[in-house]
Formats: sequence, C-alpha cells, structure tokens
Amino acid sequence: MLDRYRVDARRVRLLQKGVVGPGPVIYWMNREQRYADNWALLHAQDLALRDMRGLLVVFCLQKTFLSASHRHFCFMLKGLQELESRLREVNIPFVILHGSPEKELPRSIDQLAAHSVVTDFNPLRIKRNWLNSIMAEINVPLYEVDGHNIVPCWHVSEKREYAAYTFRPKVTRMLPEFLTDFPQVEVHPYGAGDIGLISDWRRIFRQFDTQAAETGSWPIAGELGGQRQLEVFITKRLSNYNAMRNDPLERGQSELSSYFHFGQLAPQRAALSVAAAEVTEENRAAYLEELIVRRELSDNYCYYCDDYDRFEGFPEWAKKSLDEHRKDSRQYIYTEEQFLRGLTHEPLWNCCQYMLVRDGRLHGYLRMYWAKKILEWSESPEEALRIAILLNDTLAFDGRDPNGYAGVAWSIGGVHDRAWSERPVFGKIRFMNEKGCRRKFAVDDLIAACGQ
Ligand code: FO1
Repeated sequence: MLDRYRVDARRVRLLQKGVVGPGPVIYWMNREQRYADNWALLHAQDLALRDMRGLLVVFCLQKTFLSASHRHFCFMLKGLQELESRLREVNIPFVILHGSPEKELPRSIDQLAAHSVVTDFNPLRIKRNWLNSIMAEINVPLYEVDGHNIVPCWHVSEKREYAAYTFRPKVTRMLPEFLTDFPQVEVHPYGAGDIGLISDWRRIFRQFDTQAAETGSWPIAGELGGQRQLEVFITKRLSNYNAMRNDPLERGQSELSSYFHFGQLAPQRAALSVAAAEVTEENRAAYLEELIVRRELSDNYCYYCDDYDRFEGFPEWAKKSLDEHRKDSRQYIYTEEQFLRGLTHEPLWNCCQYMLVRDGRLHGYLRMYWAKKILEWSESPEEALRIAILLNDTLAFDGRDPNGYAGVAWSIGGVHDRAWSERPVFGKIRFMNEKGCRRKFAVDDLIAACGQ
C-alpha cells in the first residue's frame, strides 16, 4: 500500500487518460537507464503500490538509433545488464523488447493487460513521434515523468528561452523546491506475473558486435561507473574546476556527460553531491552553471523548437546574417569524408577529430572550435550543421542528446548566443580560430600529446 506519492506531481504529466488494466504497471524506460535516483521508476512504483500491482521495466532495443555506432550500444547494453540485476534484487523484472516501441510496446501492454504505462521525458523528436503513435494504439493511462531536469522542463518555462541570461533566473528561483534528495526504490511486494521473457545477454551483445574496438580511454559503463566518475570529479577535480576547465591539457572537466546521456547517473545526484562538497563557492557555482543552467537550457531548446537540428531553428538574426554570407568565397571546403578522417590543413582541428574518434569525447572548449571550423570550411551552413551533427552523433558517447544539438546550434547558428562583429562566411556568428586557442592553452603540446 502507499501512504503518499513520493514524486512531486509537477514532475509528472498524464499524457493520455485511459482505463487501468488488471495487470502490472509498466515503466517504459528510454532516457533514464538507471535504478537509483530515478523519478520515473519511483512514480511507476508509486502507482503499482497504490493499486497493489506488480511492476515491470521494459526497454525497447532498436537495431539502429540516430547514427549510434557499436561503441554506444556497447556502453548502453553494459549499463542495462547491470541494471537488470539491481532491479531483480527488488523484485522488479526487466525486459528487453527487440524492435521499435511503436510496435512492441502496444503488443506487450495488451498481452500483459497492463495497469498503466509510465515513461521518462525526452524532448527529442524521435520520442515525441513514438509517443504519438503509441497513444493512438493503447487504452491505458500513460504518464510522462521528467527524470532528467532538476526543474521539470515544462514547469521551468512555457516557451523557448532566448539565452542563458533569460533562463537562469527562472531555474534558479525554482531550485530550492526541486533540488531535493531522492527516496529509495522499495523491494516490490507484488509480482509482475509470468512474463516469460528472459534476456539472453550473450545474444544481445553479439548482435551489436560490441567487442569490436573497445579502448582503454572509453568511460566505464553503468550506474556504478557513473557514481565512481562523480566521486573522482568531486575529490580530484572540483576544487580546481574554474581554473582548469578551459584547458584541454588538464583533465579538469567532469566527464560525466556520457552517464547523463544514457541516464546512468542523475544530474540531480551530481548537483546534490557538488552542492555538499567542501570546495570554494567559485568552483561550485562554475560547475552548477554548466550542469544545471546550460544543460537544462538544452532541453528547453529541443522541447520548444522542432527544428533543433536544422538551420530553421537558428535565431532570426543568425539566419539573416548567414544568408547574407552564403556566397562568400571559402578558402577551404572539405567533404564529410575529409572531416571524418581529420584531413584538413589545420593540425589542431585534425587532432580534435582524432581524439573524438579515439576517445568518443572532446573537451568542451575544443568542441566549440571544432564545430565553428566546420562552418568555415563547408559550402553552406546547412551542410556544416549536417556534418557536425553526424560526426558528433556517430562518434561522441554523449552524442544524440539535446546537449549535443544545442551545442552544435550554438557554434554554427548562434543559438543562445548574441550577434558579434561581422566577418566573411560567419556573418555575425561568434568567430573562433586556432590563434584564439593558442591564447588559452598550449596548442602544440596538445597536438604532440594526442600522438596522432
Ligand atoms: N533508447 C531506446 O529506447 N532504445 C534504444 O535502442 C536506444 C539506443 C540508443 C543508442 C545510442 C544512444 O546514444 C541512445 C540510445 N537510446 C535508445 C536513447 C537514449 O537513451 C536517449 O534517450 C536519447 O538519445 C536522448 O538523449
């Protein structure tokens, strides 16, 4: 039985009313792939406890997903395998459905005579489309829970925010209400019935050729890996975060974004731990600005702008300015293949590309320079945007994420930025070049260290 809901009602939206079925509650997991600190899982358990039902977690495994490659599936699947064991300990079965959620989910809901369905919030088009198709097929209540943003995306603002300075006061004002600690998942007292589906992990891993090219510099997948990385960051890097974060030669960044992307670590857990850490206010504030204001602004952008990965999504001033510079002569124009292989004339850019390929990660400062050069060396802003998104999505562990789309759109299309003085090709988009990088860090040392 349940005394009271553990999840703030403002985090939950009833997307579709319906008639509850006699079977278990299904949590359709997509973005928040974790056991601990997961508001969507907690809400699903609240519903199941209230009505004395079993609880089942379902994940729809796709063969292809937004240019993801083996490295991403490997990272994700290892996390899911770990998750399955943790859920089993609390009597919550975990089931992998092979195929698209539009087909697989309604079938399972039907077969299990599900009570209701809960899913986690994801602002990307792919999830909105899945939800629309599923809603047309099912007849049970469907809930959506924002388990990613500390202040729920739809609550913090009702519109697309112009920039960090318009978003910051809104999110900051609401933080004290939402930055609360998480309750624990309870051992679930009711069985989910005979679901008859047990995951054959060996077969699943084999499908994705996940042993292909694993390297030592890749992050260690899973919730425990994420928690460990958070500890490393807090104990070893946070006290120098503000001074070191813009120097790619220092490993000053948190390196948590892959865990956030796959939901193996809750941003809210990171915020709570950093808020409690014994570091100077300057370092704490610098990291929380990135973690909360910038990250949650990316969700705001993708949620309220359907064109988050297209030229049309850029602000008016940027589109006008880029249009005016379409015909500017470009000294270098590279193809997708040349970019992919790091074959430009600029050693620093090639080094960035090499690190992205090798590590699946690129330092935040370099990521901006990397994307801006793609704008400078492509035949049009549309082509630059396409190539930057493709490379980021195919190579970066944290690609295919609102944060990635907003980052590329900031670099190439002035999203969340302002107009700067006009230049060829860039128009009024903020310019960056290798010379600027040299003012910030020892470029030649980085090129030598990258050992290309
Ligand atoms: N979500 C799913 O529900 N099913 C998948 O098969 C799946 C694969 C996948 C591969 C790479 C990747 O980066 C993400 C993937 N996701 C998948 C979704 C992901 O967890 C996020 O929800 C979105 O990318 C939004 O950030």
